[in-house]
Amino acid sequence: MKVQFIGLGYIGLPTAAVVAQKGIQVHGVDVNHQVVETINQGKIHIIEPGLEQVVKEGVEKGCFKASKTPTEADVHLIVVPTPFKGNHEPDISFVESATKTILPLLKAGDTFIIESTSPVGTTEKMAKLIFDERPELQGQLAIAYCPERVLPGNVLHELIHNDRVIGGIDSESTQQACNFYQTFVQGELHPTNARTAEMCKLTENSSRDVQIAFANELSLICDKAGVNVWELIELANKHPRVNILQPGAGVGGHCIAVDPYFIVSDYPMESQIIGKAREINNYKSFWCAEKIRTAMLEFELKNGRKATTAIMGLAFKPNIDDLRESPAKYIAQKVMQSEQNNFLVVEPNISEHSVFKLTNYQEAYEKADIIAFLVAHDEFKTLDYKDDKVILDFAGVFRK
Ligand code: SAJ
Repeated sequence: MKVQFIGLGYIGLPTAAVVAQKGIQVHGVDVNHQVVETINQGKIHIIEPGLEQVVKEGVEKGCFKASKTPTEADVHLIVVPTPFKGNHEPDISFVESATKTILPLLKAGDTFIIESTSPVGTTEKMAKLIFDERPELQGQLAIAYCPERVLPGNVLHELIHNDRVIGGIDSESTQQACNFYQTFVQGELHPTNARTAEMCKLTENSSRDVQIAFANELSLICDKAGVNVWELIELANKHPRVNILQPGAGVGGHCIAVDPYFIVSDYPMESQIIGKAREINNYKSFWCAEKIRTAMLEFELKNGRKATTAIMGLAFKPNIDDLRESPAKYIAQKVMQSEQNNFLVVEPNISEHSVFKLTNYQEAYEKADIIAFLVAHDEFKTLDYKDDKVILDFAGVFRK
């Protein structure tokens, strides 16, 4: 069997490497020359624990090869980004162009699988695109959708152990796609149809977004009510059927803050809660920025000098180095743009940044008058609470 991956990013590369680890021939395709070069040297262009070793082994054993051009294979996986356009409409143009590049190489008996997060109906659209161009393949090709569900930072484990939802355009397609995932997945495989599988991915991430919005809304209410939201949630969660998530500086990353819009965009009248959750989670970041600005003004009025403010954390969630779609980064940019105040910016998981000059977290904590915790990195939890500082704990580091 030969497997081809179109897209060697955060999901395509680890999946390709895990399949190659099984001794299966893997051909990885990426448009970026640098990415292809790096992988063929047994190195990686993203950060994910343990991944470089698996890629290196695959390349050295001759099972894994990266290239800029696609080839003939038995299984083809589309793992390219699906961002949204300015008005929050999903942009499936990368999926479309990836499908077009392999269209001439498809042959009877092949399996074509989309893993990219996609609006409902995308797999059927790609099937139409394929069969319009290659009518002789009708009934000869398996076409399916199978969303990835891995958590950044734990990708290698979850790729193998998570359950997978697999939906074909017909039952033969579903079965053929299941046969492929059986080669490396130890979790359970759940067969369904393509539209349900597409909706399932969007539902999982929207569900998490809605639950976080509930926690964030509570944090705004508690701020006014003079109630400690962290203690409140901990106590409410003692109820056997209540499980509230944690509030924070907003919702970031490239999945949870994006995918719900794929539902809202196609079904705007029906998706009231999903749309509102997006608004609440975005508003939470704006609210945090305003709180910091107010604290700086109050400090200046009280002390007759400008405050030094420490921005603690830039990543989109704790203990990672990923700053994409990060609410903390947004807040830092917002508070730092208008003021002539002094800022110390901290992100312990990266060594340097093109825009922010970074300071060590202990030094920043010592020197600053106002401390704004935007991410609950483990390092921050080792600091002692200080009563003489203005501490804005949006991330629940001290839970005070
Ligand atoms: N967050 C909170 N409070 C919480 C949990 C998370 O504010 O209680 C925030 C985080 O700080 C972060 C954002 O939500 O800014 C997203 O973080 P996350 O850990 O919830 O999710 P991701 O984006 O790292 O990964 C999600 C996962 N989806 C679900 O848990 C339903 C992962 O399984 C998916 O594979 C991934 O999206 C994806 O690729 O879609």
